[in-house]
Amino acid sequence: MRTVYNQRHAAHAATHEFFRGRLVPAFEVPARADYVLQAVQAAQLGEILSPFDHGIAPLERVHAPAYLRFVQGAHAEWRSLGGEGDAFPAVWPVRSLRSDVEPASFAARMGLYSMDSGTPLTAGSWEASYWGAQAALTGLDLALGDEGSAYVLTRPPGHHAGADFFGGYCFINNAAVAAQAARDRGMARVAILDVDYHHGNGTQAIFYERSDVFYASVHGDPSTEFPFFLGHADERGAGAGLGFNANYPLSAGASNEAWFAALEGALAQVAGFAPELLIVSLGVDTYVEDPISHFKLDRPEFAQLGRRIAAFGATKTLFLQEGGYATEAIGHNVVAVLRGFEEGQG
Ligand code: Q9C
Ligand code: ZN
Repeated sequence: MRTVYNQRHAAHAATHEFFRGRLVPAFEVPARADYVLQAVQAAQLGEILSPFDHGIAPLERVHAPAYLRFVQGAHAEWRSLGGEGDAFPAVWPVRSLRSDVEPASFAARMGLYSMDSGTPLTAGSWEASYWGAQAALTGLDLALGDEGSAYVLTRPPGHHAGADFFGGYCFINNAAVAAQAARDRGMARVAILDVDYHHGNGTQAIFYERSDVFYASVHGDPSTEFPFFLGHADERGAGAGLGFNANYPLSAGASNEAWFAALEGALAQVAGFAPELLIVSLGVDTYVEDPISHFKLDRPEFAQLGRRIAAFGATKTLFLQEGGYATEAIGHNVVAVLRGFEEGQG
């Protein structure tokens, strides 16, 4: 399988993030992708390609143009106001406050366009995220070609980013950008299977009222796990999208048996949808030793996941890197999934 590697990922390099009211060392760091690249190379998984620039239009098909402009200029604005280092939001327009009027204040716009204080906005967040989306679009080009599959190695991740907000370490929703681009290229039905430990609230919200993109996720129960405010089992879509969203929340600490049973449930629903393209939001923070997550998958289970996705038998499959914070293990876990997928394809 070929890999599209976003070499600009390291432009986004936060040193610290907010956690329990303090700055702690960042979990989402450039070394994550460096280790995955090493593992992909060592495993001789296949050719490693650079992203091709598809421009900003495919990003604007998913994200509000005003949001994209904000992220693009935010760090320069922060610096011009005397801000040093990374920018963090400190105020949000919750419920009875208005979010339909864009404030002039930079601090207010940081809150308007974000969901948490755990996502440092750095000098290179836009550059890394823009090229991550380009890598996803290039991966889509490959997956739609003869090979039928591709892996996109990028960071920061994407699935928490909504149409007009960043959060959960994410700025641009790569899976949503790729899914929308596939629709725009004539694929009738696209499914997104999200196996990251965290619910992909951004991806779900973007397609919640649509019947052309099915979102299915297995994740930590939001009543105790990030993103907390979305990802419950009763969220099945709305309007035309009713029945095209499927959540499988599991308790923190859930067994591998429970995890694979939930995966079967999700895949059965995706199978009923008969997608022309399957996009896998591949977070490996389900790993037993992940520092911020609480599932128990290990190397054999990651291989099993890859084989199971192969057995699903989608005509086209695109793997996109999401979370995974046990830095030195991420690459081995990703390679286990991708190798399992290739084995399963025979
Ligand atoms: N200090 C993804 O995996 N909060 N995002 C963590 C630990 C946010 C994870 C708190 C976790 C977001 C893509
Ligand atoms: Zn995650």
